[in-house]
Amino acid sequence: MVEVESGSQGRKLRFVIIGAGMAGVLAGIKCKERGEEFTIYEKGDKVGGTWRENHYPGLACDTPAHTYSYSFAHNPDWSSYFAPGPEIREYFQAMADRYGVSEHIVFNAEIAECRWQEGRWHIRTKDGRSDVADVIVAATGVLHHPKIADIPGLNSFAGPYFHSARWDHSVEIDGKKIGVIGTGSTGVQIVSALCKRAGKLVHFQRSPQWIMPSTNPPYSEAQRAAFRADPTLIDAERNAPEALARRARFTAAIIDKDSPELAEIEAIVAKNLQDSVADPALRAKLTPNYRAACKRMVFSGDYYRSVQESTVYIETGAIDHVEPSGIRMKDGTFHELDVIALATGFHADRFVRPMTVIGENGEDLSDFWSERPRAYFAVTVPHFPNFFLLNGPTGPVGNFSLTDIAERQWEYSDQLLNLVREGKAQAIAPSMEALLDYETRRKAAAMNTVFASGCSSWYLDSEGVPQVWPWSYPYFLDVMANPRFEDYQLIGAADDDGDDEKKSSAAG
Ligand code: NA7
Repeated sequence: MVEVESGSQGRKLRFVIIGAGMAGVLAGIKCKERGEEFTIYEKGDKVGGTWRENHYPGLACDTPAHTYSYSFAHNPDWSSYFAPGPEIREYFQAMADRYGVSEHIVFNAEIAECRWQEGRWHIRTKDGRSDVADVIVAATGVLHHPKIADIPGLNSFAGPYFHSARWDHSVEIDGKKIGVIGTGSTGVQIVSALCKRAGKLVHFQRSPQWIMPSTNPPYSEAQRAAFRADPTLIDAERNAPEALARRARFTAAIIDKDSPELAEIEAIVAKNLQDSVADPALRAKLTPNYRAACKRMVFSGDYYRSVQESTVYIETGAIDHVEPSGIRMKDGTFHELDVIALATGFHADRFVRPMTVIGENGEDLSDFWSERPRAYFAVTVPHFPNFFLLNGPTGPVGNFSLTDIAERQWEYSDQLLNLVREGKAQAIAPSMEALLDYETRRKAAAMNTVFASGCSSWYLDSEGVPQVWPWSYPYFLDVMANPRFEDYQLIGAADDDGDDEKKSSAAG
């Protein structure tokens, strides 16, 4: 276990962290570092969040492994440039152990309610446990409520069927007739992994995807030994000029649909399709009718090769219904199947829900989010004091490292909490005006991103506005490093008469 120094000053805070995934473990490490008291409640039975829930064949992260690691905890032992899912889960488990966070995690404990009362958060789990905290860190992840496609007759299927995030490894795959529904990153990874194992594989494609070519070189034992001997080599890998330039180009492309950078990406993916798929009929099937990166960009070095295997068939027709022995298309075509995998995505707008979160004056977060999930600079919510979201709504997305994003959001939250630690207030929350101004600016900018260029995707809210960070990465860094204290209200300020409702501006 790594001993960390306590760096905190002033009032000690008690934290409840919700979720033991990448962001929750990070929050735990940071609390430990500061000497703050904390408990992590985790609904699952082990660490890892999305990397615990997802374990389907072919699972890998499309952010380079060294970039996806915590900035303060390099891992010299990644097996390849993009790490496979199980290795990533083990990394976060190892970090929870190494930094002494594991003993603070309560597993199989789903929080039912968080209620702000008399200046603190009162927490209740589904199984009746209770806790009290000064601060809540909601590290509940984004994509964890599987969206089961509403296909008539699915329940009548005689063979096994499951969502990609509920993969049943007891089900025989080799030599079987497999149907995979969905062509997001998940469907593409599954098809690439199973194309040689299945006897027959039908990929049901409602929308084709643009595919960014990608290679995944393994790290040799010599490279890993070099990383172990000299961790600055890992920094060099994380900050390789070409990687940084690639990220800058990608950001420029997604935030401005008229940018030359997007045109460049469009040329790359079009060439990838042209060069990789020889048969013009198959190429036509695989050609999207929307712009590259409009849906979350899929990175793959083997999908196009996979779909040209003799065992694989791309079905572009509309599914009519499922029958006990397979899937019937609207044109009458029938695909006999042994197993169906639903790579049909997630309810991306859930965040902390269905948990009940009650803030000041009985404000219910579900009501506050009834139109769309909203958080000031993606982290804090008016009327919900000392409540911080990591990877919450409107945070940066689009093939960035969510680990880096969570670290920056933690730094932002921590600076705000210093006002509480210093005794300037009991709690802090952004003003409603600040949130409304942020949302107005954000939505206007979001409509200029490529995500609003005319396709459906999980980025869009119910009104078709991308629920994303629509500005540059440097702007994100700047905003997170320099909180606008004037946009915050100090609740129960030191000069207060004890009335919880009394507030002053953090700038005042
Ligand atoms: P995505 O990216 O949301 O993809 C879901 C896919 O499922 C997509 O191709 C959908 O088609 C398809 N889908 C959904 N419902 C149906 C029905 N009813 N019939 C046919 N096809 C359907 O989810 P993923 O799990 O692949 O990836 C999610 C994120 O995880 C990914 O972006 C990474 O961040 C990691 P559509 O495109 O809507 O036509």
